[in-house]
Formats: sequence, structure tokens, C-alpha cells
Amino acid sequence: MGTALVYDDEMTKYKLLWVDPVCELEVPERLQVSHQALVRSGLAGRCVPVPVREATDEEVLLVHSAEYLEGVKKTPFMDLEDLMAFTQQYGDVYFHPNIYHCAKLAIGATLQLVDRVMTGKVRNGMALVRPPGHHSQTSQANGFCVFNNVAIAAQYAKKHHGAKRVLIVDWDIHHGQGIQYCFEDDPSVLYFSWHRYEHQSFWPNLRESDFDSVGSGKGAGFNINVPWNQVGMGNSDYLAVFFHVLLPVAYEFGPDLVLISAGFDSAIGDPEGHMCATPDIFAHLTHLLMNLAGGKVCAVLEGGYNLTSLAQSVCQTVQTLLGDPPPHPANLGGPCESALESVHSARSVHKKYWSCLQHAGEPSTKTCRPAQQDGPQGPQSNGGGEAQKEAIAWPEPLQRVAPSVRTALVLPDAVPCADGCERFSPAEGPDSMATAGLRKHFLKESEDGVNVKLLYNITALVGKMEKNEVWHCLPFPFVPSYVLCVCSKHLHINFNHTLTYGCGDTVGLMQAALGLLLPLGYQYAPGLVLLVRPPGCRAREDLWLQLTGLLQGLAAGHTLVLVQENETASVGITASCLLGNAAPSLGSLAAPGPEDVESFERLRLRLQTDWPLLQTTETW
Ligand code: Q9C
Ligand code: ZN
Repeated sequence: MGTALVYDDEMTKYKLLWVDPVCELEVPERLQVSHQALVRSGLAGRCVPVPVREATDEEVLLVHSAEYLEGVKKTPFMDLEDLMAFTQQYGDVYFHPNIYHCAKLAIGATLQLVDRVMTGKVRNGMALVRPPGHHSQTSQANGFCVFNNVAIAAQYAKKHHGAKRVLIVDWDIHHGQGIQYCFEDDPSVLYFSWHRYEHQSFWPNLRESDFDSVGSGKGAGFNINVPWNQVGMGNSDYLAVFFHVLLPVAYEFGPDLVLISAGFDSAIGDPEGHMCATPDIFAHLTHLLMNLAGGKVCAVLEGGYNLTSLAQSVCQTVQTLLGDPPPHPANLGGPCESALESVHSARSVHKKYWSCLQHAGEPSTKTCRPAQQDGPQGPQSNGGGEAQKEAIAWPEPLQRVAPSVRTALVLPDAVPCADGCERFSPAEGPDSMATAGLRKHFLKESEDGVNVKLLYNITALVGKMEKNEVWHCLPFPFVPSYVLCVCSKHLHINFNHTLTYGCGDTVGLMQAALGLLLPLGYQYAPGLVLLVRPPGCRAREDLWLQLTGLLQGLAAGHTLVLVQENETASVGITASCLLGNAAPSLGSLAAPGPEDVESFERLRLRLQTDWPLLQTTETW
């Protein structure tokens, strides 16, 4: 399968030709440093290179007016004075004789990516493009954008690839108002955007960027805005919005394709965003979207103006698309009050459109302790720097080194090893002391030598995972209660446990997984995720695979999956999921049973006191 990387350095060949402080951030180096970082880290070499092409007029016209296209077409022949005059018609944008060419390549790059992904030639991919797109509108350039690359891609996927539902996730720090306008009354495209808003005092200062713009007509409920009313939002704030707003709705929507308006001005150090989320958060945001739409995810660059932060964030995104598990999420203290207010507002206004949010907006029955802000990793001002620019420092993300074995299986001799995995059997068996120890601590009198050998193999595997020699493993056969004792620090995710809270069907379980298990798991930051396949879960294979996929984000890829002896058939597909293949789409989900929702909500309210990432409401 593989991950496509679409890039051409022709798109670095336009720049601001006059003095304009508003536009000086948008420089060719943005693309150069992003691409260079991918090459130097070896990530570009692991991707499938896909050439760009020019978009056709017909493709531009999927979103833009003929008059506007004709206007932009004249810009390559304009002199400086004419270009400046042409630019004057629009806000926060500049033109250059080569920008029309690049804008056509930016669309073409995006559509090339959509073609490869929709036809299954690659699993997913990223297009590194300039100019960005999400601010441009039917007849207007705006905010450094000429043509709306992602909006065109959504229309194109519907028209040429039969996509019925497209999800656009706009994690750029500006509101992609151009995308919102384009799909306002269209229920086939779900547009999600978070953006710096500060009660409308931040650019583009639009009333319609607020949370209560939900779409209109048939498209009501299919536009989701999460305005940030303060700067300094961090990793917990971003994750809280994913867990409690975007992901439940996205899973209920059930897209055929996910397009990411991947702007990295939402990362720490950005001079526009002033946020605090670290570059590694994009590994998690990407990962959390990768099991939607059967893994069909296309990330398309939008903003990002701190060259260091931008390059690091691009690398985190691409490495995750390639299937490497995300790193341990940085210390997650919990969302801040202002973020919770935004989460609460978005959930409340959307509750009538999405059954997963039907409990939103009801006042919390318990007072919980005030949310903790993210730890001390916030931006530090390096005082005494240059007069104007305040330097922000953050640690460079650790290199995510792949172990020599990604997925190891402990299997009885008769069961063949799954493709791409390695059969694990330690050279030496347990010596007499190890045997005695295992027997003493874990085995009953009656148990035979086979179990000792198995147990030994599993402890040996866990040891290898600790040393990062293996990411995942799937020992088989296995008696679950033993392994719970093997690791001292673990998050026991017991599938059946969730069932006992009444979330009996796929919808209910999925919601419990997104709104409860993931926030708990992220906050707990386990060193190992033990995933026990419950007996008789074959009827819900797709759900099992979704959980297996999603939970790999928790322990830097250290996942131990336990499968019962009589479930040989599930080893292959589960292993494929551990190898980074996306779980099949669940389709769009129906409404969960009211009792399920109620018990789930009760549990969440009870636990949120100790686990701030579970909160969905301000705590005053
Ligand atoms: N300081 C993109 O990120 N200027 N466009 C805002 C407020 C326009 C951003 C001025 C920013 C446009 C794709
Ligand atoms: Zn932006």
C-alpha cells in the first residue's frame, strides 16, 4: 500500500515582491524546510513519490467562478503595478507572476493524492503545497490563498470517485471560511474547524466563525466550528476537542474519505497562532483519524509560519501516515476552562443533529476539581532576545525509531505466521529458576509445562517491547488473567467491562471507546496496552479492529494483544491492524440506545474528577 508524498519545488517559486507586513510570513522556505526535513529524516524515502500536475479549468470551476478564474489567469502577464492593484481587491494575500501556475499545481497535487488514495494505489498521503487554499472563496483570493485546494478535492472525490460522504478536518489555526461557505448547505461534506477566535477579535473576524454556525438547510449540523477564545491552547485542549466533539461525530458520519486541511500554525512557536501544542500532537491527531474511511486520509498543507515548528510537525504527520505508532503524548494535564467552554458550546449547539451528543449541554451533576492546565511545558519566553520577536523554545520531538521487529506473534507450531510478522520463540526456554518463579507467581498447581513456556515467551516479549526491540505482539493461545500480573504498570482495557455498563451495541461501544477509553488511556499514559480479545467477538470483528487500531496511539506502539486458542481466524486480521493497516470503516452509525448513553454518561461524570481529559464542560 504505502503513503504518497506529493511535492514539487516549482511551488517554492513565487514570493512577495513588495513590502507588506501582513504577508511577509508566507515565504517559499516554508515548503523547502518541510520537504528537506522529510528527506533528512528518511521519511520521504519511505513514501511513494507522486508527481504534481496542473489543475484543469474544469477542476478550478468545481468551486470558483469563471470570472474569478479569468481574472487570476491574467496575473502572469501583469507588471508589478498591475499585480499590486489586482491584489488590492482582496484581503491578506499577494500575487506574483508565477502564483497562478503554482496555484494550479497546488490543486493538481491535491487531486493526484485523492486519485491515488481513492483508487487504493496508496493507503494515504500528504501533499506539500503552496499557495494554501482554505481561505479562498468562489470569487475571491484571501489569507494567502488563491484557489481552495481542499474544497475542490472534496467536490472532485464526490464527482470522480463516487465518495458519498467526505470529512474535512481543518486543524489550521485560522478558520477556513472558504471551505465553510462552499459546503454550508451540503450534508455530504462535514467540515470541522478549530480556530483562534478570541470572541471575533482575531482575523478574519467573522461572526460566522463562531460555534453557532452549524450549516444551513439540508447541511444543518454538517459545519462544526470550535472557536478558541484564548491563545496558549495546548495538547490537552486539542485532544479534548477530538475526543468529545470531532471523533464521535466523525464516526457517526462515517466518511468515505478524510481530507485534512493540515495547517501547522496551530503548533507552538507560530507567530500567527500563539498556541502551545507541541509538534508531536500532530502524530496523535493524524493517528486518531486514520481508522476512519478505511484509512483513506489525505493531508494537504495549509498554513504554518514558524519554520522549525512547521518542519517538525510535518514530519510527525507523515511518519504517522506511514504507520509508525505515535510517540508517548506529552504530559497531559487536562484542558483549560476556556477550551472546555468551547467544547461545551460546540457539543450543545450540535446535540440536535448528532445522536452521539444527545447528552451534551446538561449541567454536570457533580462539581469536579478545577481543570489542570497542561504541565510546565508551555511556551517559555527566552527573555533578552531580539527586540521585536519573542523567541519560544520547546524540546525537539524525540526521533521515533522503529524497532527491528514491528509485530511479533507467539503461536502454536500448527498456526502459520501472518504476513509481515515475525514468529517469536526465544532461543532458550526458561531456566529452572525462571520456571520456578513463573510457577510460584502465576500458575496453579495443576497447570502443565505448556503454560509455563507460553508465559515465559510473553514475559520475554514484554521485555523486548520495553527495550523497544518490538512494538506489538500477539501471543496465542493465552489465558488472560495471567498477563494482568505480568506488567506492573498497565491500563487494563477490558472490552467486557464496557459491555457491563450497558453499551451493548457497536454504536454504544464505539462511543464509549472514543469518549471514555481514549481520554482515560491518554491521560494514564501507559507503558503497555494489553488488549484482551473477548470470547465471541467475531460477530463484531470491525469493532475489534477499530479498537485495536485506535489504542495503538497510547503506549508508543507497545501493544500486547491476547487472543483465545479457539480464535485462530482472527490472528491474521488483528496482526494486519497491528502492522498499521486501517480497520475497515464501520459505515455511518445509528443512534445508540438511550440506556447505553445514560450509563456511559454517568460513568464519565463519575470519573472526570480524577481524569480531567474526560471533561466536556466548564467546572465553575
Ligand atoms: N495577524 C493561512 O494560514 N493575516 N492563512 C492575518 C492577523 C492573514 C493565514 C493577520 C493570515 C492568513 C493559510
Ligand atoms: Zn492558518
